[in-house]
Amino acid sequence: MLVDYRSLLAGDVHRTSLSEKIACKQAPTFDIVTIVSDESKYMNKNPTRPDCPTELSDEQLSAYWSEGYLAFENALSPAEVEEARQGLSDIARSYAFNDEVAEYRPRTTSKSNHGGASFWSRSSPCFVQLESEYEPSSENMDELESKVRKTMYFQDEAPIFNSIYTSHPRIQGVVKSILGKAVELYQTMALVKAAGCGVEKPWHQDNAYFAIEDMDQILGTWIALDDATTENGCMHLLAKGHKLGPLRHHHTFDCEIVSGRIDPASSIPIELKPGGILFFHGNLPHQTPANTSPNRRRALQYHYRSASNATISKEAYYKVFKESDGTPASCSAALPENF
Ligand SMILES: O=C(O)CCC(=O)C(=O)O
Ligand SMILES: [Fe+2]
Repeated sequence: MLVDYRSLLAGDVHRTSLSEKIACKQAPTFDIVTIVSDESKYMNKNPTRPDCPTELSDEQLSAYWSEGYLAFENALSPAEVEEARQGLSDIARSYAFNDEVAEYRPRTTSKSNHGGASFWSRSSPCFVQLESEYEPSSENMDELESKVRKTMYFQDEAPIFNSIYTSHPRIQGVVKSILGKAVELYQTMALVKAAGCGVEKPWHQDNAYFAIEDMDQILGTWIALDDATTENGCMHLLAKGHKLGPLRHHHTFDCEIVSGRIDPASSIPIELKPGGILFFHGNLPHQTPANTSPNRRRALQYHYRSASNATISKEAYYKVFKESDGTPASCSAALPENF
């Protein structure tokens, strides 16, 4: 590989001390950041994006390491998109209120966005979680399916899901351009924003949820299954924000970066067509707004790690995903808001 990613990870982030604005009592003196991003053909707000290649050029690879992401159209063909939509639908419909196939867990009363009712496969790690406000009924499967919020560990539930991480030439080609040839799947999660009611996923870094030795050797992929727009909750990100390193997270209605640590005003929406894909660094801050539109927004996420990047315990990870003052910043170390 010709691209020296470690030198590309340095610099470009401007810090200004702003300790008073930090809500988290635990935070000592931290900085709010302004990020200066290169506007290139991969990063414009509404660009015509290139099709997903089977291999990255050196220029694209450099852009990944310096901006923290790359976005392309047509990673999946229309037929593959349709298969994936059908696959998600089949999981929800075959699990819901089918006790032999999946265990039902009712919704909790918590105010979190992940307290919705769920159905847990009895034969695989896969589960389906519904929007937290929705009280499901077996009488109306169309409605139930329309209220799915999350399907987790779906990778072996349908041939299309399996082929994406084992053999897909475009997706695996780019993943291997970034992480090298020896790659392991780390996690899969399909996030859906129900029409008109899909809630916000607040600002976070995916590495805050993980536990791995090397924060640079983990890669998120986010594949749109519908038109992803600012109105229905497309991905928003802070270009170059991965260079900030780990940022403290705390628990609100979700696990999110404490206020004052990033400046969301400089975020970039990544609108994608069905089949489009975003590749993003594990430390890149990102968020998806609520779906205020009449259109559902479905997406598949696969996270990969290089095979040499070992998974570790969450306690060991406290020493990896840590703030600039050395304190643990991950979600498992996170405290409730206003602690
Ligand atoms: O698809 C979304 O809404 C964003 C999901 C996300 O960032 C995550 O699950 O970590
Ligand atoms: Fe995320």
